[in-house]
Amino acid sequence: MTISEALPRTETAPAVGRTDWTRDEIAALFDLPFTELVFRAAEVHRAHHAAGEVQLATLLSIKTGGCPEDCGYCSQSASADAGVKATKLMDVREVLQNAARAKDAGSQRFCMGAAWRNPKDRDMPAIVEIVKGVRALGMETCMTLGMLTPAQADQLAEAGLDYYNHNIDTAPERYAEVITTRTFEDRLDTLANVRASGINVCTGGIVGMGESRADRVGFIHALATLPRHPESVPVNALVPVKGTVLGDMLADTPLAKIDDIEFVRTVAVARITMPLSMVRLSAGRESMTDAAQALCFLAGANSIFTGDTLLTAPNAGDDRDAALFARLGLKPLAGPEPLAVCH
Ligand code: SAM
Ligand code: DTB
Ligand code: SF4
Repeated sequence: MTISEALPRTETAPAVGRTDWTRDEIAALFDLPFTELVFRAAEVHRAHHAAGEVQLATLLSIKTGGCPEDCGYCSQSASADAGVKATKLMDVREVLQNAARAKDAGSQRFCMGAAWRNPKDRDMPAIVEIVKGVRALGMETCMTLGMLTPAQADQLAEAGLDYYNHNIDTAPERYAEVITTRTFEDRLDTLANVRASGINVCTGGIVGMGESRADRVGFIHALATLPRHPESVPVNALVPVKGTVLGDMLADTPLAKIDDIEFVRTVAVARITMPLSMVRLSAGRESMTDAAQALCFLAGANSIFTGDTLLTAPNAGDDRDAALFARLGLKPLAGPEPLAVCH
């Protein structure tokens, strides 16, 4: 039985997991009256997920800064001047201490990022040890280490890695304006290697990089027409960092900043086109109002990053999130093991 046969269908999700979306269909969703779009997204969300439950994940930068890639948004690129100090790969014990703290704070998934173009084979034994150690704590593991060869993806799969994050970031036709040191196809190649290894795929991108509505259509279209939908889709709002190409550009053209309603539309369209995926409200929550975040949850976002820091940028923080969850009556998604309740 296929996934689409096994799951209930609703009027708004006629084919769960369909990967033949056209750009016109996706543009038509973006063009719906806002309340109609959010209503449809909420219907799809309720058909496939526990509405009112949000997965808590925690991020840790295990290797910061000095990255040879030139991603225009990133504080960790060696071409940026954002005052981020470059570090070596963090000691395995220190990573595990951070993971244990995140678990105690109620986090279900531990996501680890390294500012690499790709891991070197000599880095892999430590990475494998980290994956095994975090899993032994009873947490889901996610890593984002840059491009992977098929053999490296297999090594991570064997270590038990649950998810690999590798974002397509923006529409294919806009990619070269944001990053010149690799291509959109390089990104797809790694995603294919991850998929072939059996690791769950986490891929999404950034909204608010001065792109047009048509670019956002192209971005969602690229995700929703992958051979299989990603299990996890992070939607980041650009955190404009001074000293990065995009942070500086947006400081000069504040009108280019994404507005909340357009951001919520993007979340809603991701939810409708990829009904089974976890849609993660990722970077940028720190500067979002509670009301904007509430609309994102209504439109189908069901995962967030907790804690005060993302990788290098500020995050909303546990106190504010606890207050937000209480205010909205949201609950942390039940994990594989009992989780601390977020008060
Ligand atoms: N080096 C790895 C890579 O790029 O695949 C992993 C780390 S990278 C920081 C992970 C993702 O974070 C990027 O693909 C991008 O989508 C997001 N990101 C980075 N800087 C950001 C910013 N300033 N605002 C929003 N999202 C950002
Ligand atoms: C993703 O899409 N967002 C997270 C995670 N994947 C690794 C990272 C957000 C990084 C925000 C910028 C920073 O902290 O430097
Ligand atoms: Fe490097 Fe990843 Fe930052 Fe790009 S997004 S500069 S690859 S750390």
